[in-house]
Amino acid sequence: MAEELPETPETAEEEPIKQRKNGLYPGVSDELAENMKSGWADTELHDLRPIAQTAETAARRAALSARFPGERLVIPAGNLKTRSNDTEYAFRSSVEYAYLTGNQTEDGVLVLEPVTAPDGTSGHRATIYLLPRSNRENGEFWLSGQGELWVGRRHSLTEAEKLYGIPASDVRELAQKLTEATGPVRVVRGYDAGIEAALHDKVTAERDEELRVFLSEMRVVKDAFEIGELQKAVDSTVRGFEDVVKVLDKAEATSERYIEGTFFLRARVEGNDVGYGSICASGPHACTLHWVRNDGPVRSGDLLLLDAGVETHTYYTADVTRTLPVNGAYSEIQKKIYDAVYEAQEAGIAAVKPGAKYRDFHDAAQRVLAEKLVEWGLVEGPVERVLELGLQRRWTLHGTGHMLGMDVHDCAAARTETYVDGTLEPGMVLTVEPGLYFQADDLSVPEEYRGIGVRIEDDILVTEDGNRNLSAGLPRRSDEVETWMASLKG
Ligand SMILES: [Mn+2]
Repeated sequence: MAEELPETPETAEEEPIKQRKNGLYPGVSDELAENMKSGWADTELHDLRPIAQTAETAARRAALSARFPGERLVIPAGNLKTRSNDTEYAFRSSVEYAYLTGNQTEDGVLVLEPVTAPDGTSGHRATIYLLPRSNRENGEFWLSGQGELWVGRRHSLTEAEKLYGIPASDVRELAQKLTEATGPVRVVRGYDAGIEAALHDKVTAERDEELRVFLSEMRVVKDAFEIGELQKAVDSTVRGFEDVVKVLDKAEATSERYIEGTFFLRARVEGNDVGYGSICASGPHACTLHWVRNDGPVRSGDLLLLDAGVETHTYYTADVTRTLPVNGAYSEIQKKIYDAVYEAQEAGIAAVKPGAKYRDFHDAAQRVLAEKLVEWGLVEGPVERVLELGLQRRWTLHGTGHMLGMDVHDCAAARTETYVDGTLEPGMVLTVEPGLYFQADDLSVPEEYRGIGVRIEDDILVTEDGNRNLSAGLPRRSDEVETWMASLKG
């Protein structure tokens, strides 16, 4: 990649950009600077259609407005983060900003300004603050690191208004506006230090937290657009799992990285990215819950635990796990453990329905696993005692699921009473993912169990009369998994 012209330390606002860019590079002559100003076509796009979810984003902003009447609300997208020296991580905007606007641009900020309608009702006027097209007169577009010549064409503010259905304004003027603003204000913290600095004497941590919590709880129940996006994410993920099965021989010849790379290819071609670091855990690595180093061998006779999800361009992610026999057939002990986890998952999925407590599916799955562990003689019964003391957790390790959406562990700021202690409603999407893990160094179990880890995870939508498994496109029952693998490898 090309290197930007370095900036000298003493950068004054008033100086033309060309004078700030010397250092290792020869200065820009007046003739070149003048030459670069002109000879460029007008590329304004006039026939843009609004993005697909403008109705939904408007409804979300209206709900937010109703909750905080008379208050200015500031929701930043966030800024680029340095990876090292002058390279940055791929940008992903804050979910709060993307959820309310459909836009994902770095440095963007949504501001809801309180207004009173002629009939006396209070509401808000929304504005998205964005960086406009690069200025060609002052050389910004080719001399600044954020110039469009370096980073690519941006939408003009007029284009952004058409796309997102929200009036757009120049973000470079926002900090000053916020500094001068009066009246109550709240900001979503943690994304944009510059915006927070402009508001530091106007906001409190407690009030800002209320805004963050409300935005997280808004996302607990998904609208029809979101459910469609989650299904897309799952469908791409199903194809990604199929891709992996087809190249298991290449993974055996290399490492778990071949699996990670194969799934990533599908995620980047069909979506935005993976929704989280893929867990490509072969053999005993399956017992490490967040195994993302993925640098181990893949061996025939071992299991592969693949926990991965494609994230759509709108940021909705799948979260699916399958535990597959690398050679296509489960051994006797692998099948025994796998079938127990399958049975637990079936019990968990059956407990997902409107009106059920959120904790029910976890309890149902844990009971099955505890029963199996007692039956196998690994822990002393009765089952009630095991569950009461939580003794099964040596091998079940984690909760049985979580909300799913724009974050893989979605709605994390929601209060306990609306999430973990809450009741399931149609439109919620959650994972059901029981597992059993026998660590390689666990001397409390017979040797044949050691180094085996199994998790089965599906993405479940709560419907009016029960649930729908969005990831039913991937087989789960052990014999169906074997048939499916054989058909892909054949
Ligand atoms: Mn999960």
